[in-house]
Parts: sequence; structure tokens; C-alpha cells
Amino acid sequence: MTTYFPNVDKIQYEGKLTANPFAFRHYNADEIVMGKSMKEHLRFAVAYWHTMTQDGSDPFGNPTNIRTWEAETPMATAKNRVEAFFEILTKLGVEYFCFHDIDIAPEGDSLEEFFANIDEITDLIKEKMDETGIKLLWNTANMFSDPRFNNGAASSNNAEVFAYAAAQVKKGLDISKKLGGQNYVFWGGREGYESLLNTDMKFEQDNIARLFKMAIAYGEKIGHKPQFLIEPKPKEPSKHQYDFDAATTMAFIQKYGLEGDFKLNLEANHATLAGHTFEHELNVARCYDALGSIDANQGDTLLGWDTDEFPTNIYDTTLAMYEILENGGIAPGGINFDSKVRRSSFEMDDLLLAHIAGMDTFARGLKAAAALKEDRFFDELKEKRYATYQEGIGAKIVADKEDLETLTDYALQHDDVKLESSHLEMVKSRLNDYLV
Ligand code: XUL
Ligand code: CO
Repeated sequence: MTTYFPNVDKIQYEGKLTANPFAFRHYNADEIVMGKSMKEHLRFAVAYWHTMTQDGSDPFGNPTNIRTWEAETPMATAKNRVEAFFEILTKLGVEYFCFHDIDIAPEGDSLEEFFANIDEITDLIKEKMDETGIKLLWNTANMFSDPRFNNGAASSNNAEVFAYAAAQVKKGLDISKKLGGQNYVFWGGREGYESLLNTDMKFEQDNIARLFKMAIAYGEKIGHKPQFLIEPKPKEPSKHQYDFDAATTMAFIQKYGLEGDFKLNLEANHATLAGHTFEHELNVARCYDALGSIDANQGDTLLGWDTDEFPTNIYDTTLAMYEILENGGIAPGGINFDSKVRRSSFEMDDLLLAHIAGMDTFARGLKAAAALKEDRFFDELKEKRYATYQEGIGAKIVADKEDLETLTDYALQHDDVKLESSHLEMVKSRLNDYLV
């Protein structure tokens, strides 16, 4: 069998003192944390696009990545990629993966040829899945790269584009069924607008909902019901993307009555672009019982674009994992590394090193979050902060026993309001103790 990483064996947990770069220093798959193994908590997935197809080019420079799976024809390269991809998953001990249709198979010269290529490659993928026990976390249709989508997919002004997108979604659900996909994602990168001068926003959003309802109906028809997920992002490539953030997307989901079938796939870097922290987005989703899955990466707050870096910030992964623990876990979703190696990390082995870094950072986040939960760190803080609602007038307010008149009578007699300090700096300092 061909190996694409001849110098690396299966990556093992060796503890934080190891000098071996191809070892986990914190991620110990079978270690039990709060009653569950780390791998059950974390449900890591590798993203096909960033790992197998991104070449290191940027708007100012040519490809940098050395990738030994490149072959004579696009189809031969696609087949090599399947081999290499499963070698990466197996060596990392990652049990899930995610892909767009165009990541796995060449588009060819027609939609028919594209679909035939997808059938051939998914046969190979299925063989590998059966051989290894690795599972499909989610797939999606890329409805943003081809020029036909320059005015959107379901939100396009052109009905033929809508039909083309619908065909891609149907195929996406067919292969989701074939591969036992647990979720199905819609990221509407081009579902937004450039200028209101020529845009009927309501019509476009109605059409996006129409496509989603068709997807639900088709899933029911073929007897395959993955958890549908919408991935919010405020902009890029659209100037105004309709699914701006978790709250905006929930308003859309509720407006069109999609609550029973749709949840959210939240990405850390998209939160940054929306001007939110990642934990804010996760918390909003939890308020609606709609936390579906996450795209794990990090942005750069000094840059205004989506850098999709591997997560290495323990503070962020701790607060994200805390939300996930509070959610009772992330299944059937997972932690998908929607992350790419930097342009200067161009060697094959960097693909493994980068995932090790991300997995270790999330493992540290999990452990710190578990300690915070076991110590009731945030619970106690919040109980104290909202204590005035536990008794007296507060208890009556939250029991819905008061109205504006009764509260006016109360306020007239108690207008000497006493406030307490939040001691927020001390809180932040104590939180730091959990991170090291
Ligand atoms: C783009 C992005 C996508 C989605 C899937 O910013 O995150 O890769 O995750 O289409
Ligand atoms: Co993403």
C-alpha cells in the first residue's frame, strides 16, 4: 500500500514532556473526563478541503504546498487523495470527516460527468470507511466557487442557477445516505447581496427557505434524515451574507418554521468576523437549543479576513468546550477542523503537525472546562450575581406574579437601590488558574 507519510506511525499520546513532535501531549483518546472518553467528547473531524485541496496560494502568491498525491489526471489525483486522506485520519486517530462535493471529485465538463465522478470516488470512500470504521460527520455542496454562483445559489436572480443548486443538494443527500452522513451542512457563502439597488431581499430569502424545505422533503422521501445545519458567516465572499451570525440565522430558521430540522454549525473565525466571541455564538445557539456542530479554527483579530488557522488558543477552546459541556455534548455534531496550514508550513508532515496542535489545544480546553464545571466556577458566580431573584420581589418577578402597578408601589418604597461590584478583574484572574 502507498504511504504518503512514510516517516510517521500512528500518533500516540505521550504526555506533555515528550520531545516527539508526532505525539499528542494532551489529547489522550480513551482518557475519561467527566464520565466520557476524550474522543467521545471531542468527536474530531478532518476537513477534506483545507487538508487535501488547498494549495497555499493567496491573492498575492502562487501555490507553496508540496503534495505528493498530485497525478497525471484530475481523477487520478482524486483517487490518490482518498488514500492519503484515510492515512491522515487513521494516523491521527480521528474518526470523522467532512467534505464539499467539489473537494472529492473533479467537476468535468458537465453536471452528468461531475455526478459520475462523485459516484466513483464515493465508492472508494465507502470502501475505506468500511475498512477503518471512520464516519462521515457531514458533507455539503459547494455552491459558491463556480462563476454560475456569482449572484448566489438559492438566492440567485436566475432560476436556472436555483435548479443547478437543487441538483447539487439532491446529489449531496444521495451520497450522505450512501455514506451514512450524520449531518448535512448549508453554508451560504454567496447567499447575500452586493447592492440593494437591484436586490429583492425578501424574495431571495424566501427562495433559500424553499431550497431548505426541498432538502427536508427529499431526505424524508429517501428515508435518510441527517441533522441539517446552517453555518452563519457575516461576509466574505458576500458583502452582506444573509446568515450573518447565530442570532440572525435563528430568526431565519424560526421565520420559515425550520426549527425541527435545522440547527447551527458555528465556526470560530466566522464569530470573529461578526464581531462576536466564539462562546457568544455557541451560547446564543444554546439559548435556542440549536447548537449542532462546530467548525474549529481561529482567526487573527489583527486581520479583517477569514484566516482559518488551526486553533492554538487555550483560552478560546476552554470557553468553547465549556459551552459544549453545558450543552450536554455536541453529538451528532462534532469538532471539524475547518483550518488550513499557513503558507509557510508547506511540507506534507505539517498536515499532521497542525492537526496534532489543534487536537491538543481542544483537549486542554476540555480538561480546563471540565474543571470549571466540576468546581461550579461559573455557576457560583452567576448564582451570586442574580441572587436578588431568588427571594422577595425578585422571586415574584420571575414567577410572573408582578405587574407595572405592583412594581411601582414596591419601587416607591424601595428607591434606595444597592448595587454590588462584579469584581470582574478578580474573576478573570481566577479563570487564568484553570488554563495552565
Ligand atoms: C467558509 C467555510 C466553509 C464551510 C463549508 O468560510 O467555513 O468551508 O464550512 O462550506
Ligand atoms: Co466552516
